[in-house]
Amino acid sequence: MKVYDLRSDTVTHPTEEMRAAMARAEVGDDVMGEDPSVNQLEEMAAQMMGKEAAVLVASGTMGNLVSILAQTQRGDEVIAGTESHVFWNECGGASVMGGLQLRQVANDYRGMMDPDEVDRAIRRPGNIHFPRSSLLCLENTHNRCSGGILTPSDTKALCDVAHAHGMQVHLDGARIFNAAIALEVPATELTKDVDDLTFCLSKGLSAPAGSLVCGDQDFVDRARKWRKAVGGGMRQVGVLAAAGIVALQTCIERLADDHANARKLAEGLAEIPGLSVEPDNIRTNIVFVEVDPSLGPTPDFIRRMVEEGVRVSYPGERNFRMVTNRHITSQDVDETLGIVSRVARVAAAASH
Ligand code: TLP
Repeated sequence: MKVYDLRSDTVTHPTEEMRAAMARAEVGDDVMGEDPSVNQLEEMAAQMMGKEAAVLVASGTMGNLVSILAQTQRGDEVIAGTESHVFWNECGGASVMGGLQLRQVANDYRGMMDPDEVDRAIRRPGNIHFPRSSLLCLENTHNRCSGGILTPSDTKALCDVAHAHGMQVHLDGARIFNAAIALEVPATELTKDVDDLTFCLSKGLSAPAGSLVCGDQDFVDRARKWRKAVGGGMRQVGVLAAAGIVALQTCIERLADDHANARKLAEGLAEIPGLSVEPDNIRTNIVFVEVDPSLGPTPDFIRRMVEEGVRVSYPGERNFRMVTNRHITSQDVDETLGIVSRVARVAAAASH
């Protein structure tokens, strides 16, 4: 049976070119700063993000963690969106390892926060009871907000508020290139106002592992130290960096295909009775789908899709997520829609 794996863009396999580059990668001991492939990737990443320096880490989760640790002190308060990945999906690492308190501000449907609400959430100094607000976390594209995008002016508006209060701004840019491609702007337009950012090689860009933490040299030095503390200092990791370099050279432009496929998927799903999604809100590669009670319990609906070969993720009470990626073609989208529509028809008939 053919399987349509729409659980995530993290399921993508390295390309043949990446595998070849990995096989011939020049390597050294990266903890000693001597891996030429890692050094090349870090320089490339810093340059592409318009920052002074970068450090390679194992994952997006590690990238967010070491960035947050490098920007804060124990007992500080970090402001992050209600739907943010750092709050939902990183095992509370910033609180566990950083002794930090996470304060939430509402994300709207595309992951934006209201700058006035952010302003109101910032602790004013002078009250002995209050923690210090030291860091604002943004996310672009926004995973739980259907891959929504923050524009350069959204980013600036939020950074201005934080900076006016002496705070730093961290950007979880796991999918920053999806945002840049969708907006047709260089990634630097989306990063120039933040103090630091993390982006991933292992999502739509298809590398097997790795994320880059970027910022000024001082910040990157602190993040590098935290990387060692959390056990992320790897040795001949140029084999992974080599794949990352190919990812940055060959896999960015093609993200537009994932976006077109996600839009087509959303348009098709919106036509299926009992499912709802707003296709106009799908700007990148992530589609959240609402399931009407008339289709029966959502877990049963998801199970039936899986039995027919359509794999999805983020199962909720009444919704699930589908993510297009390099292994999903336009024809796969048509076939997926055929399957989902059949499953929905059967589910609707069964629940009557
Ligand atoms: N997201 C994954 C899972 O939710 C874990 C996915 O399938 O989308 N920031 C954002 C915005 C992310 O979406 C993710 C991963 C991460 C950080 C963490 O990256 P990894 O998985 O490399 O630790």
